[in-house]
Amino acid sequence: MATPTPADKFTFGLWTIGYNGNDPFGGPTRPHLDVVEAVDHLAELGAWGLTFHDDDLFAFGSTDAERQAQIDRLKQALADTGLTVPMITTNLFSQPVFKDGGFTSNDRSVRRFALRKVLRNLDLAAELGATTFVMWGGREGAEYDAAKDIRAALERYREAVNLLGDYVTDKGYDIRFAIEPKPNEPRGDILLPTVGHALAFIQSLERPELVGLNPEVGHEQMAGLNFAAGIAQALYHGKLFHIDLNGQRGIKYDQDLVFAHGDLYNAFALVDLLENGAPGGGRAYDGPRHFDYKPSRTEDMTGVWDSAAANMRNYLLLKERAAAFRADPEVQAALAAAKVPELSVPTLAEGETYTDLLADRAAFEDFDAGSYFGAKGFGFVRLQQLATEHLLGAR
Ligand SMILES: [Mn+2]
Repeated sequence: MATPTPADKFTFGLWTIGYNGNDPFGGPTRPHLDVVEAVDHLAELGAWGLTFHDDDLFAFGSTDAERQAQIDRLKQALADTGLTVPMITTNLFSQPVFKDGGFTSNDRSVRRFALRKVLRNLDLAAELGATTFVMWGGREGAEYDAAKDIRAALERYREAVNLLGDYVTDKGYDIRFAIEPKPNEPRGDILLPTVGHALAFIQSLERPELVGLNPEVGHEQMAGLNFAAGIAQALYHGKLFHIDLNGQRGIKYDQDLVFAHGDLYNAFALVDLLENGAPGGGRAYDGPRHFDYKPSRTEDMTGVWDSAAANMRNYLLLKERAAAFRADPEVQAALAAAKVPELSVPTLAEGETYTDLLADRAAFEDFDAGSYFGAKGFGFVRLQQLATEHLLGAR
């Protein structure tokens, strides 16, 4: 049934349902959304959790008393509804002070201020029981090549993340970090622009085990990349710590559409991977299914809650479609005919060495590469048509 329950682990950023419609070309089209109202509505809709940046909950520059009052209001709302806060993140992009970034600003004092802002928010994350701390470095980048020493910036990024790893370790916090790549917007070019760049960076850290990824559908698709394939690689490296679901239609500005309102095929492949992609079948990822979308500024508050519900419903509908796809005997036959399972068979036999391979005449000297397949194809198109028919509800 495509009705969400907390067991589905659907979570929403406070900044998503709270988006007031402000964009570079026009002001707000909707009123401010209070956090208590957000929690109440999400709980009613069947969501599991709420996530937020520090500045979403209490305005930048709040006094300690104002900050605490908002935290207390959130805690009461969580207690009243059973909603959780599994992830927190820090805003290092909205305020003018971060106009050249936080961790990688050319200005050293800004970098020190940014670290203090994050450390303070890590304490709040621990207090609320959040186990994932997302880092989206939207301002960590440049518009002009001479304006940023990229190697120095990466070294400062590394210094920052190493320090945060020391902090959570020394404090005994059960928190892991998830880097969220994005190729551009708001900066002309952003550091760690894709899943692949971030994976390489993580391996350079002092505590790589504490750091993984929070890939976002639209961010990879803005770079023309296959999101489901990127998620598969993140899973392969054990680095899918969190995920941001939304919709994007091709290489253009960051649309943040409702999940599945963009590339529907890739959304189907993604849900199939997350729900059925474990080796041998079953869930490949157990963490929150987090929606990082923006209700279009054309919508009123009814439209906001309809779009929140649509995210969850679309995920569950795709989960049903993917289950039907996997259960279809014709699909299983087509997968076998396409030799998809054969790719899991190691290329060398157990214990076989390159010496053995060199001695195997069947592998080369007697292998008729020129006519090996003859006229026979793999049947990938048939497989894709079966996927299409399941996706359309025609099977
Ligand atoms: Mn986005």
